[in-house]
Amino acid sequence: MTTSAQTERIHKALDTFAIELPSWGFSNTGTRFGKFIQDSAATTTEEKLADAGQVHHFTGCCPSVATHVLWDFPEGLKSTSSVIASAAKAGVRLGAINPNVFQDQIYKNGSLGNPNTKIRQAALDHILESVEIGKQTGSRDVSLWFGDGSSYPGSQSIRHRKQWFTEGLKETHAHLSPQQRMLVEYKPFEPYFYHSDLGDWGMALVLSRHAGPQAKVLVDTGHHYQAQNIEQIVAWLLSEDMLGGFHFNDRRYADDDLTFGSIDPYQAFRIFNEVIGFERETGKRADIAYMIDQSHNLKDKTEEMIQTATTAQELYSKAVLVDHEKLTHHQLKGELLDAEECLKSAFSSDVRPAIREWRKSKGLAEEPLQAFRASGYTARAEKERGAKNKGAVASYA
Ligand code: PSV
Ligand code: MN
Repeated sequence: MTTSAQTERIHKALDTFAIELPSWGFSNTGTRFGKFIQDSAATTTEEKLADAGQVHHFTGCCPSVATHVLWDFPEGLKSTSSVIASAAKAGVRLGAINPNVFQDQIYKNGSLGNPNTKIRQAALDHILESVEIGKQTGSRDVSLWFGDGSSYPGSQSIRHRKQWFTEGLKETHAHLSPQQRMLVEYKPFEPYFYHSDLGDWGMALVLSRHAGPQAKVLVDTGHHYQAQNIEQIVAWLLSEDMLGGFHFNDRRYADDDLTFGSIDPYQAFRIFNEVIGFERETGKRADIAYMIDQSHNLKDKTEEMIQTATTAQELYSKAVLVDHEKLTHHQLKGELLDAEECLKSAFSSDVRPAIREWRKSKGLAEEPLQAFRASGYTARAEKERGAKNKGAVASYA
C-alpha cells in the first residue's frame, strides 16, 4: 500500500498521463509466416477507431489514436473528413499522422534515400500530403519512420543517402505549420539488414537538427540492440530538448512488438524515471507524445491494448514514487547501494490500489479489463465482423 501522500502524488500524475493508441493495432496483422485471424478484429478505419474508443472508455487514459496514412486514409486528403467523423463518433481524437513510404513497389531501394530522384520526389509528395492531413485533423505530430537502407555492402552510397535524407526532411519541415512537429524515428535493422539510413538515435538526432527546430526524435523501445541502455538515450535527448515521443512496446529478440513491460518492466520504469526526474529538476513538463506501437497477432486486440495502457499507468505511477531529492543526495554522497535501493523501493511499491481509487474518482471501472469483458463488445464485434474477417483469410490463402 502507498501512504496517503504517495497516493495523492499518483492521482495527480495520472490526471495528466495519456497514452496514444495505434490504429494498426486493431486490425488483423501477422508475421511474414502468416496471420491468425480474429473474428472480432477491425476491418475498417471506422472499426479501428471504434475499438480504440472502447479502450479509452474503459481506461480513461487513451484519448487519441495514431493513424497510418496508407492504411487509414486510402484516398489521402480526400478521406480526412470521414476519418475525423469516425474518431469523433468513437469518442477519441486523431493523434500522430504516419506517412507510409515503405510499402509501395517503388520503394525497393528506399524512399527519401532512394538514388532515383523521381522516387525521392514521390516519397516527399506523400509525406507532404500527410503534413496537410495533419493540419486538417488538428494533429500535432507527423511521425516519420523510414524503412530505408540496404542489404548488401557497397550496393548503396551511405553518404549520398544521408544527404538526400537531409534535403527531404528539411523540405518536410518547411511545410509544417507553427503548431506541428515532425518526429523522426530510428531503427537499427529490418527491412534491410546491412545498413539502415536512420539506424540509431544519433542519426535521427543529426537529421532532426538539420531539418529544423520543430523536428524531434522518436524513441521506439523495440528499436535497439539487445543490451542498449535506452534510459540513457532518453536522458540525453531530454537534456538536448530533442525528445519528441515514444513508441512503447517490449522486445526480447528484435522488434518483437511484445506487450509493453511484459519482458523488462524495470526498464520501462527506468525510462519513466528519467522523464520524471528531468521534469522535477527543471520544473517544466517534458513535451513528449507517449504512444503505443504494438500489433498483436495472438491476444485479443482490444483487450491487449487495455492491458498495455493499464500497465503503462502502473509503471508510470511507480516512477512517480521515486524520491528524487533522496536519490540525488545519495548520488552526490557516493552512496551507491542506497541510491539503488531508492529506485528499487519505488519499483516494488504496489500502486494498484491507488490506481483503482483514481479510476473510481473519475467514474471509471476499477478493473478496466473485466469491465470491458463484461460489456459484451467482443461478442458483438465477432458477429458483425466475422464474415468479413473470414473472407480476408480466404483471399489471403
Ligand atoms: C516500424 O517498425 C514501426 O515501428 C514504425 O513506427 C511504423 O510506423 C510502425 O512500426 C508500424 O509499421
Ligand atoms: Mn514504431
